[in-house]
Amino acid sequence: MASSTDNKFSTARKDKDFTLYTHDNGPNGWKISHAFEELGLDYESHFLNFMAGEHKGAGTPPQFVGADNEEYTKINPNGRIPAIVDHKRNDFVVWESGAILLYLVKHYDPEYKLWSKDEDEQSHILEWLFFQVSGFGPYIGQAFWYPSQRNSNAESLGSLSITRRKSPPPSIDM
Ligand SMILES: N[C@@H](CCC(=O)N[C@@H](CS)C(=O)NCC(=O)O)C(=O)O
Repeated sequence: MASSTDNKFSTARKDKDFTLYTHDNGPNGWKISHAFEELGLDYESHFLNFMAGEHKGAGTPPQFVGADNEEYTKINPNGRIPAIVDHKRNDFVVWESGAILLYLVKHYDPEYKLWSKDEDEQSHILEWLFFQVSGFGPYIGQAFWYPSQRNSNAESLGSLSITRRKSPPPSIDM
């Protein structure tokens, strides 16, 4: 019989020091894997199946077939990856990639591999972090998401799914 620790959504300690909830394509999860690797931390990844709606709770958009996973939305109420569980600190849960990165450097970067002692340099690190999480990341996400929705005036261009108009733009008389 399966125990609660066999359940991938149980935050109880498993074999590793950290659990990472992630996705095989979602870049926000890979940011956290990179940080774990750079800091030499011991973690286990659970790759969620977005198409099965494993990451969404009730009220999810209908394209996520069968979605009603309150187990994951108890971990991340925003129903997205990444989220981590820190089993070394009483199964403490953190979600949002920027918050996770700051949490990891605060507790697990004594050699300042990703963070800095210098306060001016800390500001520069935060500039790039905020730029990535508030601007670059969401725009790239939208460039994938909107073309993936049905749009009769859009066609997919290669793996990036960038769309272009099927008809030329109207000419403007000057
Ligand atoms: N602001 C969030 C964004 C997280 C995010 O958009 N994750 C994507 C994968 S990279 C996701 O879970 N997408 C599924 C969905 O939105 O339903 C963060 O930085 O953690």
